[in-house]
Amino acid sequence: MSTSLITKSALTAATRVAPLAPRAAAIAIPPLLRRGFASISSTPITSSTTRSHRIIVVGGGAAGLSISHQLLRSGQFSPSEIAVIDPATHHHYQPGWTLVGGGLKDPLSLRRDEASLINPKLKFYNTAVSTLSPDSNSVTLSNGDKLSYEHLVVVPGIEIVYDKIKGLPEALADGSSMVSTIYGANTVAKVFPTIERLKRGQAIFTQPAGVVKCAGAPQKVMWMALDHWKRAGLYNTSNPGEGAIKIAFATALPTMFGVPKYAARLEELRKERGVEGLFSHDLVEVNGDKAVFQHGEEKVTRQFDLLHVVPKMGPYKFVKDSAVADPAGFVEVNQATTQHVRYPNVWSAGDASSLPTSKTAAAITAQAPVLVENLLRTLEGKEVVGEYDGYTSCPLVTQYGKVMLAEFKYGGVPKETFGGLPVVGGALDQGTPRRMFYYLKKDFFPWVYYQAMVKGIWAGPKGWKF
Ligand code: UQ1
Repeated sequence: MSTSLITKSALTAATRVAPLAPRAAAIAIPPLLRRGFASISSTPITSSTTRSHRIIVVGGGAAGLSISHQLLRSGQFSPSEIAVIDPATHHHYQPGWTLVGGGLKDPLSLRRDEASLINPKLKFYNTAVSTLSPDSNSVTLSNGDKLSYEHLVVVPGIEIVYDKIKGLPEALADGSSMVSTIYGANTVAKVFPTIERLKRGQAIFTQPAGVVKCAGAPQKVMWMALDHWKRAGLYNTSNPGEGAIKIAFATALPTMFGVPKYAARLEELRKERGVEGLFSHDLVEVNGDKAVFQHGEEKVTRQFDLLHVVPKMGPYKFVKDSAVADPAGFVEVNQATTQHVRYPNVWSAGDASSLPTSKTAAAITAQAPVLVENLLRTLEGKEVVGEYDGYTSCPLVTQYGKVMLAEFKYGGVPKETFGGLPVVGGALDQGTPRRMFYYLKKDFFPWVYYQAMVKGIWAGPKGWKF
């Protein structure tokens, strides 16, 4: 999939991100057979090796890097006792991709070489995982090598599955089409040029059914596009019927957002700004300039001149197929402790986990310290004590220069870091979009992410962690 997008795409800033697991399983020779061959043959053949590490961290994304570096900083591990496995060449600050879609950032400024982010005291396997075997405390790499562990941290993230929407891979790869998505390293650079190119007609922004990373991002890019068209004199907020461009938000959800407090504010904004709401509309097909939605039992077809799509996403196959997965394919952990419900030496956080909260880097700032504390306590034979309350955040860009900093915990209950602070005219309410939050989102978070979070010294709202 990603390969076809690269080769066919006319995008200039296309980058390669290796999927964490191979799409088709590598042909693996069973280890026993391999040993048999080696013992009867005089010709040396490549044999698999088994190495062991005290801790194996599967995934070198926001969660994998935060957790492995926090563990390392505990001072309790010798070099190479902790291993990180990830096949990616590049690491992307994905929360910045909404800003790329709004024309505010260059995707290359958000990218680093994966290897450059990994402390040399960690053993880095720059390869994919093919199998997790928690019953034998081992992991098999795509080259057949086996690694054994005392504790396993499963944090590979989730995968974008472009072809779950019919016609989408082709439409994205076609450089002349007005179909794009901020959700991929290879596609994000196409988004703003399509927004700039649209001079009239119907723009549709979609949000799918099912789990996605950062459920607010689908509308952030829409709010910036609206602002762009308004400034260009192409969108009339007070009388949208008179503007050259019409905007619709087509979401599979019944509301603008999953948290009632912020959903109500966003619904007000939608109405004020004359954006058509197509609720419970799940995009299933892109065909030329037609978007087909599943709406209850019916299919609804809408013409578009610009389509911003959020693809479907799901767990990687090696996670879904393993004994650590729940029926939906996520790593089944206790929602307060991040410890696996069946394997006490298996842990998870971030997008791949079953933690019932919104999948964001902000969530990981709160999950990682809990996981690390509980894992270290378990190594010492102590009870787990750390508790994660579901904290996550969605800095919702509602226009250029303003962000509504939605922060909440399990149950959709707001948990605002700055809420209630005294401000002119009363107490600060994070349901109101503010300029200060825009600069946090645009400048501070990307900076603190690479300077501190991936190094294991940032705990989000709890501040620095030394
Ligand atoms: C955060 O720490 C962070 O990561 C660096 C974000 O970017 C992905 C965020 O969006 C948020 C909200 C936080 C949380 C930190 C504070 C100070 C609210």
